[in-house]
Amino acid sequence: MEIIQSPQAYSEVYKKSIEDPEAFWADVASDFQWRKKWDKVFEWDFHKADVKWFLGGKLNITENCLDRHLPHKAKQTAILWESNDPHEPSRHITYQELYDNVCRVGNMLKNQGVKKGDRVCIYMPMIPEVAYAILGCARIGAVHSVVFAGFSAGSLIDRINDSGCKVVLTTDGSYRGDKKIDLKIIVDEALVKCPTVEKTIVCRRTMNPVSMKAGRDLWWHDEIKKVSSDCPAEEMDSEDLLFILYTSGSTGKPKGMVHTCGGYMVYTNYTFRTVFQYQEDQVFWCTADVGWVTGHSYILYGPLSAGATTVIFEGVPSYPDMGRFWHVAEKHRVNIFYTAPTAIRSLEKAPLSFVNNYDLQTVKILGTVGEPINEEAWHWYHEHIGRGLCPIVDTWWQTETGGIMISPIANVTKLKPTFATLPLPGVQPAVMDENGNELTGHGVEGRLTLKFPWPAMARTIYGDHQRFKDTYFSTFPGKYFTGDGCKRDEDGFYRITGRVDDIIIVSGHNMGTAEIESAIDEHSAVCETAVVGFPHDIKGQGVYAYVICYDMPHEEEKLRKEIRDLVSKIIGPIAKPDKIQFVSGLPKTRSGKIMRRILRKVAEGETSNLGDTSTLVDPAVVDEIRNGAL
Ligand code: 7RM
Repeated sequence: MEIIQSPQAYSEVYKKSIEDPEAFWADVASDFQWRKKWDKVFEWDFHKADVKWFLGGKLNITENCLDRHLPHKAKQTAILWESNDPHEPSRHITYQELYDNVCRVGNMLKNQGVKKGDRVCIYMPMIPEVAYAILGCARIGAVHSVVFAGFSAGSLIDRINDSGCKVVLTTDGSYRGDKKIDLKIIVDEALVKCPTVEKTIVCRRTMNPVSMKAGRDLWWHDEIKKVSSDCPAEEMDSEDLLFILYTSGSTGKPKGMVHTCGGYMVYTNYTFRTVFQYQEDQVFWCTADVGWVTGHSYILYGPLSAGATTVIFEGVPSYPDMGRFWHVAEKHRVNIFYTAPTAIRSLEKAPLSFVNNYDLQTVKILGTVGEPINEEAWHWYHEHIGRGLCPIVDTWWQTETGGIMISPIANVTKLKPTFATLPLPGVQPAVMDENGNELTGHGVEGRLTLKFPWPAMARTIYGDHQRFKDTYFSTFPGKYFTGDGCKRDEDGFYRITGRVDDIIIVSGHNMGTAEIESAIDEHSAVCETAVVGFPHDIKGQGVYAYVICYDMPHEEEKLRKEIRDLVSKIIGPIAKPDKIQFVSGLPKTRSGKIMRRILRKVAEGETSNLGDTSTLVDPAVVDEIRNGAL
């Protein structure tokens, strides 16, 4: 595949990719090491939510991320690891070392009886071993399910049980800023309720004392000594499962998005090389956690399959001070920097000396992902981090899409602040109105759908294909519905306006309002709850909870604290409500549905224009809510 390098090339390639998708994708896919070439490029039926890519192809993604770069990149750094503690030495892991470590983990898992198709839960912080763990699973055909190490025992239980994980890989603890978290204690608490888990393997990180359950718990450092670094890659079908990654749904139950080997490999590599215009020997830093899809696709699989040097950063942007990102970027001579608007917004508030203390001249390309970026943050990022010289690629995509879909191509696409701009070749968006009609032409606004498949799209929700169909393919029959709203302007450029359903995005983390509601409902004083998002300067969206108690609370502050602590315990601190308004009722329609539109407006500070409230059972409740708004 030839990488697009001019606006003309973009237009030509885009056109070809739509006219002859089969030829386009066959060309993209020819850049890889296949054990056996595919027989057919794709097969699809959106009415059945059925999609397959590179049918009959055989491969192993780790051969494309590792073996393929050896021996010529044996001494090149694959992973550049930076600790949470700025005084701890960084680690440079070469492609040869990464290969050896991945193979050892593969063998270590095999020793515990893990076989192709078995699910392995990975609950680890951002240390090099988490990369060995993920790729080690892929090496032997085990399906990894990474759970963000900031999630609580309750969230871990749901995710482990939903996919029936056999083994859990974890650490004694983790560091995050000035905090130390005892991960193993959380795992111990969870595993009491996880009957499918046979073994846990615990990697040392914080050296805090942990209890090891005989017959179940093993030390990573003991087990890894017992195995060799010779681990032939399992031959996988293109459509065999590579991983499951949980994302919030609009009911309380998280959705285990399923990604498969061939299409995901092709697409993450293609988008990485195209969007970021990656050049040989560059250092790429994506600041996401591997617990999110961004970490899967653009810390590991995309960069490694391209033979890049990828940074893994254990810390947080604010520790030991607000200059940490820029310190790390200077230290490791980072060339491409990819982060979330929420991080930019929080760093933008700090004095500029935190940026100006560092030399960021090696940085050539900037990226954002996770939420719409506001104008102010865009300009700050462009001027102060990019020195007015670096393009910003505002990349729109989802856990479900597996990789970047709508985005500028660095140094190719004209930039327009707050716009994700244009679809990548192979991507076919369609904007729909509420009645299911496609809005063609320029200058339209509606719901964003995709009318043609792409290789990295999720294939199903683990164990629940019907839910997959209902969630993504039923709103607009024959199309994939993203759940996002968007505008297509006079130039045909896309601007993503946010979720149109009940998912909220706090600091770039996708959360279902229902999940937070069910956590709040567990408080014995609480009778019913409705949660909505509201605009938040730093986090993008904040959590606003409307809570009905059995008895109007006497000590509101005390109860607020208890509710926050409870949510923190059940889901994790990220989901804690920023505002809790006690109400006596909620605006409900006759069919019992809460009219969230009203709650959202009040949470946004809008009190006059609440729209039609005549279908409510009790319209008076709206006045009470409006008057008590926080
Ligand atoms: C990669 C990721 C997906 C949701 C998505 C959008 C929002 C992501 C952008 C964006 C505006 C962007 N996966 N979103 N990127 N909105 N501009 N560049 O974030 O599954 O966790 O979230 O995030 O609403 O549907 S995710």
